[in-house]
Amino acid sequence: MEKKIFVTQPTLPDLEDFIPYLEKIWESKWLTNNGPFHKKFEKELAEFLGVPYISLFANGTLALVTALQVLGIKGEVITTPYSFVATTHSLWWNKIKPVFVDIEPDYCNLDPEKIELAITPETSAILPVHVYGNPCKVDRIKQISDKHGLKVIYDAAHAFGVKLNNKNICNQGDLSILSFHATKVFNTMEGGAIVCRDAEMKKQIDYLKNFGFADETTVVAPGINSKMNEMQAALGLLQLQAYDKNVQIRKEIDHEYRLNLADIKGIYLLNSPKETESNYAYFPIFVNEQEYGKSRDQLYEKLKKNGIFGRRYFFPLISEFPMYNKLESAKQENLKTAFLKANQVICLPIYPTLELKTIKFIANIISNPKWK
Ligand code: T4K
Repeated sequence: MEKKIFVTQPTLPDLEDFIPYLEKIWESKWLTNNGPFHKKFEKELAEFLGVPYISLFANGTLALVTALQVLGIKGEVITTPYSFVATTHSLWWNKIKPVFVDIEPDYCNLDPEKIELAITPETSAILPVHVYGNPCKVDRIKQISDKHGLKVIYDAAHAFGVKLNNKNICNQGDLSILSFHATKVFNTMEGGAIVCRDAEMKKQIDYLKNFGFADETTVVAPGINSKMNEMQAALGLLQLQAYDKNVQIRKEIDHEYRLNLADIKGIYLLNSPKETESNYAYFPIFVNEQEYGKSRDQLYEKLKKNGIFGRRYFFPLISEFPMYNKLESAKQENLKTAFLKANQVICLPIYPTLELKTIKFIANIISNPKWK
């Protein structure tokens, strides 16, 4: 490849379409703090996703940190090691102890059958992740959380627009968080949100993201500043218009990869659970070294030499990082599936402007592992 191909490339509207939005911001001098674009985006986004209430955030990480605070989560939280590090860091920032539980092999999400074993008197919540946008086993997680009186916060950073049984996945759990980072299916450059079920909860979340201010002179909690600004919100409004088309193109790319990578010995693809309407956010492949004849890292390097910069999401596991690896739950024998997947995965490039010839070029490298 002459030019480098990265795991993703942000989708942006035509610059000329964004200029009128910028002109309005410049005219009004209203830049942040729940301005007109913020209000409009929040309303349109809730409608678009089919969720009751949304609070916009500067990014997904601050949304996670705030979600834990608004529910008053303390003690221990059960979570997955197979995610981006922000998931567990949000616990750290709240002085909560993460308890890592293994993932299931089909979709790489937290394995509900292992959750109950990890519950202690200190456990207050479960923090699962819809990894790669694939829905967790939400019914089973609800059964367990109801039985033990635990809160559930879904990290839905990868799952913008994903539906399960025709319902947006963010309707599950007590709260869900989204990320609109540049690398996500839907981006506002940086950005995020908390989805919640009732107006009172939204009010509390909105206080927390604005220093705890309830009005000009009343501070009800030690909140933080994690507000989305007007430029991000304006971009979000414009991005919503293109979302369906972009997902359709991603679907075609996903299909093309599947055609070209079918039946390669030792290369495994990820499917979605039944009844899922996917957003085709990622295209992970899993390399079985014995069957394939080359290791995951050999393939990863080979792709790089050819200008294809896939990513090993999520390697290393969060539980391997120094601030977490001394925890009892971080031991490899507890997390066998997560370790296996983390050592096999490569996420291949997927984004709407990825060309068909590039997909074929990538598939060609993968299907001929005879290189030295
Ligand atoms: N929970 C989960 C499960 C998450 O995956 C994430 C974030 C969060 C929570 C936290 O949400 P945020 O606070 O980020 O809203 C990226 C993203 O930075 C991160 O948002 C994302 N997950 C994670 C999975 O991926 P990196 O370190 O891999 O990004 P980076 O900069 O290496 O970008 C990857 C490739 O994308 C680059 O090689 C080129 C391309 N790229 C990237 C950027 C930023 C562009 O073409 N343009 C760009 O502006 O973490």
